[in-house]
Amino acid sequence: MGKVEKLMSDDALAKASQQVTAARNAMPVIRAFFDATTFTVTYVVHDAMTRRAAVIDSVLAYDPASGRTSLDAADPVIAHVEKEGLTVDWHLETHAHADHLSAAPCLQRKLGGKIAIGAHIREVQQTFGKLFNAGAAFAHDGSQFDHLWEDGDSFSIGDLPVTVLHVPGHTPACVAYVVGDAAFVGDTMFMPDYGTARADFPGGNARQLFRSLRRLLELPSETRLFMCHDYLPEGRDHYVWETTVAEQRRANIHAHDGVSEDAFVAMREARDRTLDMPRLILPSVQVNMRAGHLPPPEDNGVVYLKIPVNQL
Ligand SMILES: N[C@@H](CCC(=O)N[C@@H](CS)C(=O)NCC(=O)O)C(=O)O
Ligand SMILES: [Fe+2]
Repeated sequence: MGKVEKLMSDDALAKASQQVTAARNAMPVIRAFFDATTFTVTYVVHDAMTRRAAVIDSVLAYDPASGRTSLDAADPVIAHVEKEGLTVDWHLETHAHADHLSAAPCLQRKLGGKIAIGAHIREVQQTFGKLFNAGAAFAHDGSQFDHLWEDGDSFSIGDLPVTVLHVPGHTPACVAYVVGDAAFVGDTMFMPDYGTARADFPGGNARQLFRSLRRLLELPSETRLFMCHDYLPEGRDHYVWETTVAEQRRANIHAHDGVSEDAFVAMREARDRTLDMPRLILPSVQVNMRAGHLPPPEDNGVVYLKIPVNQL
């Protein structure tokens, strides 16, 4: 299939691209919060006119030694929303994170808003529901979330248009949110000098990841791209999380223009074999598959997280 044909048939991408071009006069206001414990960036994006907002990829701090959660990472987000007088309509997840617990339910209790994720979360729930032996009480239909997005869905944050793109590969349910001229790409690509996300989690796929990456890089070259993580690569001494399509196409060390799908897959699979599991994957996944809710308490009123032994 030729490039032009492919573009014309990708209605969701065409819609997202038109939106970026049209947004030049209505740019979202974006504030980033970096969690240095998990290297995660949480964003609050709002519409300056209506002061409606979305929180993207919030973090609930978790200390695995003590089993304690805290609002240390979420409190600055709450303070910002209150100081700016924002109304939070959405808590958007780019995927079921494997490296930190989501704070979406905690933020929802304090700030209101709906919790949403990509519709393919159902597949993730199947896989991890089995791994954690969650039983019949755990629904695999995504019903723990307030809303599930399909590829090409549109909605708005105040007057800011948003288009959702399904970008699987790191996980089956990954989505990117294109808000005005800004794309929150989740774990697809990282900053140009770090490269791309791993594709070796259950349901991950390097070939799919490459296609998702290249799809995002078909957005207009001036599209602002906001990363979900920054891991300091050698040679850089400060964290950064914002770049553009043009810059990624020119300089992403794994996926710049000219890298073939086969070369990417070989690189990604070889690199993934060298990576340890994230420090918090087991606590994170069993909470995030429940939309960030902790598992139900046992009959003594205590909540327990499970550790499946010799499974990952
Ligand atoms: N050291 C981090 C690694 C977390 C990790 O594996 N992150 C994923 C995204 S959830 C990834 O794609 N990492 C790419 C890499 O480490 O090269 C941790 O333990 O939390
Ligand atoms: Fe991730």
